[in-house]
Amino acid sequence: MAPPRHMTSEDHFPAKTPGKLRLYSMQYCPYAMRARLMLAKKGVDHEVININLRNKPQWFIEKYPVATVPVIEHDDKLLGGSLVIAEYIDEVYSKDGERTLSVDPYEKGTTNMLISDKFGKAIISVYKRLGHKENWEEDFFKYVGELDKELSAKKYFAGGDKPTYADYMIWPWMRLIGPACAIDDVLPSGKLPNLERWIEDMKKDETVKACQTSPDVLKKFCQGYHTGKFVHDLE
Ligand SMILES: N[C@@H](CCC(=O)N[C@@H](CS)C(=O)NCC(=O)O)C(=O)O
Repeated sequence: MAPPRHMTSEDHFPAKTPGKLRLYSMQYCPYAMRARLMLAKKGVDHEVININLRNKPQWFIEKYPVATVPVIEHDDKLLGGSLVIAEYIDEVYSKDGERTLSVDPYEKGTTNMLISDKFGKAIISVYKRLGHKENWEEDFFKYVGELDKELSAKKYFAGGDKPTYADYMIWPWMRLIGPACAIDDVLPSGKLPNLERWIEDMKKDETVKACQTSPDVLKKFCQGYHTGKFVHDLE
């Protein structure tokens, strides 16, 4: 099914469906994908309002003056920022007690450190690569290489035999450097073997499958991104 059209400054505020969590998103935004993955993982009934980030509706700016996506509205509660939202969804909707992010303070700390610090550096180098910036290779292999090392003795980022919070928080960028990447269609072969294996495993995960975008569409988006003219409604 095609994603909802991205709303612009021309669109009126869409009435909320009572009782339903609302996600303000942009279909190809990796930060918003973090929220979509967590909502899918926890099976949360929700509605998506896509926002055109080049021509934002005034009502969205007034609602969340930072004016980035993702944002959620849960009854009268509003939260913005992908990690804040992801953790909130995990806390509120893990009724089965099976948390995606460990509740152990140290495990939670090491996971958040990985996502914010180590992966934070890698994100910058991924954008450099996608944007075809000069000398992207050096930073890319240095910082994404650190993630590859992280997976040398583990199947998933927080250990264990199935994806957890760290994997879902990192995936939205890693799917961009795989086959959808607008540069050369493949990960630089053989240089990041653990990450390549992890990407293949992640693609088989039901939550990841529920949120995936076809490689052709993602490729079109990436091409638009590096020419500075990305299109919002591609599907
Ligand atoms: N720190 C924020 C970053 C979100 C973000 O930068 N989203 C981008 C889209 S991928 C955005 O909304 N950009 C619009 C803008 O900066 O005006 C988060 O984790 O949610």
